Amino acid sequence: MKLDRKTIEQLAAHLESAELEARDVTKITDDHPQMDWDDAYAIQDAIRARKEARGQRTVGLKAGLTSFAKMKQMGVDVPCFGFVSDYMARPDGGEIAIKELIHPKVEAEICVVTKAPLTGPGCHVGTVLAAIDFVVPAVEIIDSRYRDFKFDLKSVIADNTSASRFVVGGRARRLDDVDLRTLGVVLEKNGQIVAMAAGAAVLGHPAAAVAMMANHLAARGQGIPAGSFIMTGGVTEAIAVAAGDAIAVRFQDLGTVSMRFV
Ligand code: 0L1
Ligand code: MG
Repeated sequence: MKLDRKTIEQLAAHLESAELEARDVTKITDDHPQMDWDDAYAIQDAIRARKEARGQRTVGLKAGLTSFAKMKQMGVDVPCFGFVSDYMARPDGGEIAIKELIHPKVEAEICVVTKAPLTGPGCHVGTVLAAIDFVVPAVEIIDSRYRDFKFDLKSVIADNTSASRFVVGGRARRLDDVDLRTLGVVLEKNGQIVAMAAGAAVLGHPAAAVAMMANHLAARGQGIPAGSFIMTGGVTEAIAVAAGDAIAVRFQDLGTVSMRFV
């Protein structure tokens, strides 16, 4: 690690207040170019600790930048990992207030809930499939705190991978009832199809994103507990939204997730 504890805490406070006040900031590597990957995740962990100290529960884990479309859109070549908190959840079919956000985008995500703990190293798709309890569809609303999306991957990781809001909807299905690779997803904005993909867009298989997450956490001395809700990452590129936009995402076999931005 290249940053001291005080700087990590200061950067966590800086990024979290930008999130809570819907205020954009410049990327933190501008002032801290020496920052490494461990520093980036330590800042994210400090943001999580701040939220939990206020009583906000961590209710899920997220993999980000797991599809080639998203990697291409953001100019990166490796995924990243973050978390979602209880206050970020919004109901299916509900409204999302744009004034609480900076420049939101939506992503269609195939999510899983686990029934067994997952630990790395060496976690693979087979281990993950054996640990999945059920599959649910969701839409993640990402909202990078960085001005004009000018960031690098370390800055994004520190900023909890742009986590902002999420909507779980549709219906939960057992793994036996769906094929995660061929599961089709159609994203509509104001009634027009704007993106579509299949589950395989996520690293060849959405379970691969979960395996990668377990191996990533193992390197940090952590694991994925049984009962975890895990978002495997957007299947398409992210789509920008503004007040007045209605989003509906149709997931094959899993139903539809919808919301309106107001
Ligand atoms: O959920 C994600 O794919 C993380 C995205 C981080 C970068 C961005 O804000 O687009
Ligand atoms: Mg995402």
